[in-house]
Amino acid sequence: PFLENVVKHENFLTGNYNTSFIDSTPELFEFPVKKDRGTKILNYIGNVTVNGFPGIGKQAKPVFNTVRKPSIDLLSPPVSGTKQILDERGPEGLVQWIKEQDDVLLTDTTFRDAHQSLLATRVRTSDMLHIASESARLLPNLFSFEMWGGATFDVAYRFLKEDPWERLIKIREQIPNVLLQMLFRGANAVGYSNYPDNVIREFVKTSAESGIDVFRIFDSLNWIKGMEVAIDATRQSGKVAEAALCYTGDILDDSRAKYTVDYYKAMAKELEASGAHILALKDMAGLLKPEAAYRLISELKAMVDIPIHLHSHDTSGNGIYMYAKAVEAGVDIVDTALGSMAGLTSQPSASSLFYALQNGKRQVRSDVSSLESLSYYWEDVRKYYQHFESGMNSPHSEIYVHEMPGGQYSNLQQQAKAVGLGDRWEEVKGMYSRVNMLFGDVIKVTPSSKVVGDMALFMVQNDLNEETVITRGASIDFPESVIEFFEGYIGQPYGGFPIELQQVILKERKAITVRPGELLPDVDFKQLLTKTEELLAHPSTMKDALAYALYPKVFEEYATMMKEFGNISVINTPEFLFGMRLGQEIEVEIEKGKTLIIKLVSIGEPQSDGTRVIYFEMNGQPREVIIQDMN
Ligand code: 3PY
Ligand code: ZN
Repeated sequence: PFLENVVKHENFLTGNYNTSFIDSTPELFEFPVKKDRGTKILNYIGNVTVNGFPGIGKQAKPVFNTVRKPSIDLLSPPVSGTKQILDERGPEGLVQWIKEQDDVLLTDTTFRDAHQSLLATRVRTSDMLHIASESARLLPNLFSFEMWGGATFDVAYRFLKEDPWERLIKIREQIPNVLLQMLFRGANAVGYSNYPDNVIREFVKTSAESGIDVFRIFDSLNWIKGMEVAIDATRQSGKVAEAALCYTGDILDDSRAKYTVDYYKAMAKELEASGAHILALKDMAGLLKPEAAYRLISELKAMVDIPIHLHSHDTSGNGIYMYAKAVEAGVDIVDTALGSMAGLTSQPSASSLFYALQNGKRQVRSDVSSLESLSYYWEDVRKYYQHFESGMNSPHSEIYVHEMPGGQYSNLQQQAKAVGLGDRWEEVKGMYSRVNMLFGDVIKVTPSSKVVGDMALFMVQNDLNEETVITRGASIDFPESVIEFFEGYIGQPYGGFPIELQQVILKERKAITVRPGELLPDVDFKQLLTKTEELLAHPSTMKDALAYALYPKVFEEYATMMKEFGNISVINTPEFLFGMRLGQEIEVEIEKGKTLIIKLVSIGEPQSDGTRVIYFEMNGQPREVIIQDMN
């Protein structure tokens, strides 16, 4: 646009210019907003206003209060923290520093697991960016912010139609002082199946370059072979490899003899030997009971030399008590969320833990009033996403029976609704634990938990039980995820597959026993880049290519949406999810310093072809868009 401005400028055309031409003609720097950007945004808002948002449907737009934000000085830089320790001393220096701390350190999961577990992962980047600078300044003592990975990558493209890489890069800019952490599913990266080794390596490298410091790496079956490539890639990037033991069952229950203290200790030792800088104990469903936590952490501390980072979910209501026991046993770091985004299927609350440990031997270092002031913000923002709440309003000790990961609960419930099983949710939960036993008591965490969930939905839907699955199995087409699991494509479960069931499910397909990555050919990134450029109709990057490698169909749909509606991540969440009310006026900042003022004037009657004309005013000018009414 700059050159275009120059060559069209009157002084340029008449030759009436000198060397200060550019300096003396500021109008050269006024680039017109690309004509269709505004229209695309109006199209999006018109569409949501008329048709509603997927998963919410057409609803009267709720009235939201102004969001409360801590008012602090954002001009002076945040106090330096763990990020500077890593950058100055490297991963080994950071580990040494962690070991020297007497207090318990915290990871704040509000940007990732908390909303994955409470709100079906739907929190948008814009709501994070509105509070990121304040978070950096108010919580400089955190160990890390968990803000990426897990389901957030997929959901960003699939449902929020925004680029998760942009979330990472922008949060990194605003939080320069505290480590950023992601959840990485080993050979499954941030997806649901195994990917070729070069995809895993490139994903870790690109994430590290984009701002991730700590990679929590797990395998959904605790199969260490599935974690090795990611651990190595993390070390190669100079970042922190936090390798996880996924916890299931109950080490103190003699009737659940499969996963014992010795099982976890042996695995911990192996992970330490494989190059882990930190050991994570990942209690993804919140099954670790207080006494078990004390015993397990004590024994693991005696077994390994690296720090231990405990992750849990507060579904049972026992989270704080359990963390207190883990702290007593010497755990180095625990995962918590800000109060208003904590509890239930999310992490235990940081401020509750603060008070639980106050005046004890090992305390929480963060300032409690900072925790509270950030919590107000999230209390208000959470209301935007009310339609994605799971409906669980009180502690749920039944988790010890069904063992469903916190991050899965609200998602599986949405899935159950989508296939018409919303009112048979109790049955689905019961079936979930029966399927676990049918599969031989497996570790359940993404993607193995999704396989168990898919099978549970399938069995309830088709009125199947443990016997009929076998007796009628020959004529049943099982869900694809279940077949792939029994083929060995997400790894090998501890103790092997139940043979009879495996044969029934696989029919003539053959199972593998090696690491799937050894069989999968490398991806040709050059080819993917050509594809993503074509899809996006603009130059593309390795980040796009990686997204396409993981989720080709989802990325294609995202690219189509981008072409139709442009960058809709700039729309504030109330309008993004609910559209506009008649007569309402809003501002949309499409880029820094460029704001559209949009007013919804009226909605026309439906035409014979099902379309409606939506009348807006944009920056004072009348504008209309035509929307297909899907109702
Ligand atoms: C994920 O893999 O998304 C999880 O949160 C597992 O606990
Ligand atoms: Zn979790």
